Amino acid sequence: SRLQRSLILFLLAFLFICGILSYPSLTEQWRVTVKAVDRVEAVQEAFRHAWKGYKAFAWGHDELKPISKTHGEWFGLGLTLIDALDTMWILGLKDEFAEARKWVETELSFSKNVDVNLFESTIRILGGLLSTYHLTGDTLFLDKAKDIGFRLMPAFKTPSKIPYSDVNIGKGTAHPPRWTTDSTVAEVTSIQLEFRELSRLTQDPQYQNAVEEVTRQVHRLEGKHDGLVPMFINTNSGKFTRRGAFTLGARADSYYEYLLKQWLQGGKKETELLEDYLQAIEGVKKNLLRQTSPSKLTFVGELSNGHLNPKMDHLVCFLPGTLALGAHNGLPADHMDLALQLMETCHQMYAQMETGLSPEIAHFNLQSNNGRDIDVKPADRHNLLRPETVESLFYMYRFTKDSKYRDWGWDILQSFNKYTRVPSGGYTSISNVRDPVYPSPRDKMESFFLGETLKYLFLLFSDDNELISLDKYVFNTEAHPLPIWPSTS
Ligand code: DMJ
Repeated sequence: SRLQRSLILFLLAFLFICGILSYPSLTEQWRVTVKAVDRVEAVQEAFRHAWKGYKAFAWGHDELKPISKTHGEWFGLGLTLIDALDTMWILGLKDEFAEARKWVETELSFSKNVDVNLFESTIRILGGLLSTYHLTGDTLFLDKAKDIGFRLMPAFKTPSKIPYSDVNIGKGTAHPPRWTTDSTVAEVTSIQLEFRELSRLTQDPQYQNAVEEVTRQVHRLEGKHDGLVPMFINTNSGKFTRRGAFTLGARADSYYEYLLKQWLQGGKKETELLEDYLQAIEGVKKNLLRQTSPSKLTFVGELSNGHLNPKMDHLVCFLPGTLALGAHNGLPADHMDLALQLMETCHQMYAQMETGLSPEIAHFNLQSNNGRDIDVKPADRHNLLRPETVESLFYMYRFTKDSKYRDWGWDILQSFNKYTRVPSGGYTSISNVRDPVYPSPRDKMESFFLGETLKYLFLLFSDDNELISLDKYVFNTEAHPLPIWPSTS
């Protein structure tokens, strides 16, 4: 009847309105649930999920290809497994660690006819083994570190003593890339923490001597611009080449990081390192810093023959953390001011994307119009699961205890889970951070996701300040903690 129909309609309308009214409380409830989740456990869970994929489809190989359920090889040395060793130890994943240790003991051999990149194998393999040795006291890792360290030494046999980029660890020969005799400046200046530590542990000075010769030469080299270094250095002449381009991003980034960290590693005695670092930060302030329109986000641009290009690699997001570490160690307070500003910008590089994940490169708006602060070119829209922003969030939280840094890191972890997690195990790089419907998975889990990204997230959320105290350890550029030398060393 008409009356019955009206009653049903009334009832439906009533239920609909009740649904709308209860929505905010549902949202609220959801928020409370998320807050209650133990963030530290969420990182352990993410690690286990990544490890599950690696174990199932890539065990003992360099990288997991989680979509095609297979592996990729770079050096053929179990790169992900070695990079992840100290992360497992720090996260307290004892069973996973034990399995990986067994592989290192029984399967890992460096006596192989393979070309490896000196920098990448130093920061990931040598750094990973040294740090795992320090955390565990297990000499298996020290023995392996000595083996790979010794096998990398032929790289330094060049006319200038500036090392070649590639070494054959089986044959003991080294060479530059096929197309040039140049090496990358960041690469030759970001192997020092590891080789210096190897010398200290072995009492064999050859490692330290080789890398400090590079530091000495770069220190006095012509072609810097207010302490900023070009991106290439020639292995024959020992001079900077392709001068005129200055960036804190790819090919130069960790040069700056290692100036500060070597100074810390050595107990703040090597004043030339400190001088170069301080000069470089002044150079950044004078030449590369700009603010966006309309929101006045501070960023570090790139200089190309005197012209400022308003773009910044995600790689540059290591800088807030490094600046904060310097300020914590007595360097000027305005370094911390800059760190706070750059941290906000790196956060915005995630928050303003539709997936909540940063692109590889951001372009910034300098025009005083009402455009967006951040623009991303189609070719730069990928995210490789890189660590630099969560690395800096970790430093910023340790030094300020401002909980917003934890919240920002939590948002990033959730975005990784939402857009890069592969159900059968593992996480994947994606090609388009602007497309939440189909972010275009790339089918690759980089070893630094386990070596760095998840480790820094765990340390960010952990309340244990003594877990890798920043007054006792320096992290190498692949997040492997190495001890600050005791003053008697
Ligand atoms: C890592 O291998 C290191 O952090 C390096 O310093 C830069 N590139 C990757 C991570 O982005």
